[in-house]
Amino acid sequence: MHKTNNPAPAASNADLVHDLNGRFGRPGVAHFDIGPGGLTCLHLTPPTASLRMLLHGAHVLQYQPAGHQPVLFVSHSSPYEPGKPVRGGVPICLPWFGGEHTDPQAPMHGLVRTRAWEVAAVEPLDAHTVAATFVLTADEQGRRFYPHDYEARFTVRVGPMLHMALRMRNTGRTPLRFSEALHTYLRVGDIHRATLRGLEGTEYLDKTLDFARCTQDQQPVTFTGETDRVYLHTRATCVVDDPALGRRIVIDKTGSDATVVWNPWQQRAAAMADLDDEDHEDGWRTMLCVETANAAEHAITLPPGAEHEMTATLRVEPLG
Ligand code: TA6
Repeated sequence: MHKTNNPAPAASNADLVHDLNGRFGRPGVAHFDIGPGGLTCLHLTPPTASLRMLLHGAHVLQYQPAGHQPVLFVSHSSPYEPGKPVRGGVPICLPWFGGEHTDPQAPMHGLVRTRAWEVAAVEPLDAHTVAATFVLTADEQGRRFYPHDYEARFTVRVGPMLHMALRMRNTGRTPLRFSEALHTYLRVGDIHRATLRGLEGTEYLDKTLDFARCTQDQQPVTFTGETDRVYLHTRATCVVDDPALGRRIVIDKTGSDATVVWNPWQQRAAAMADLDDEDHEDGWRTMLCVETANAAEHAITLPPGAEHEMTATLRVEPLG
């Protein structure tokens, strides 16, 4: 085939949106537009819920089941630009969680949350649910920190519940070691009154105590200060009771042995330029991260050709 020295001009965002709507748009159920910061945004709107997500990081921005308030927290001062992670929604942490990399220059939470993913499929599953799948493979830029071949696939299934599935496949010839998280920012009415059930008696690493090993007592987790914990050996369903909004959020998971719980609280949040709420007030008061993960000692090693899937399913129930 004749190779040209003049690569095709990069498609404009408008061209990309037009192409994506032509290939994957479904009237009334799925459409793409130019979202915040000029980033390409997918809207999934089955009759039972709505979801917005960016190709940037395959980042779920918001999920709102019919009859309920938005489920996710998204900071009103989040950046929306290539190379920067969005603050809020569901950042995908892969191929490492947090600072789990030997190179201090390596970006926090891996590579994929600041990369543009490709749309692989958008399909109604039934009258109530629509699914979308995004794909990302290794690129030269990332090889500096992670010299491996892999394919990551992220599928969202939007309906009365939000089902998210992150699948990692080793497409290389050597074992692939990775850690991961769906870094879900839940929206709560008041963190002071929220509680988290499901982790009673569970061992955790407390980042605020230099990752000291601790054990959760037989009570729900309550929040009175900076909380940053990697709960270990747990496949438990977590339940966030939110009396301020009169609801509970249930998070079921599969393929995950760790659950990360985080709220920066006032002092650490004050040092974060991108964390505030719709009133440009203290975003930390109305957010709680409950992250479905495989981190710390639960990092995964895949032989060539093997794959692993981790899922999280969120649903909202009235508190009563
Ligand atoms: O998941 C909790 C955590 O690792 C915290 O330690 C804090 O760093 C948070 O993630 C946010 O990280 P980010 O890089 O998104 O600012």
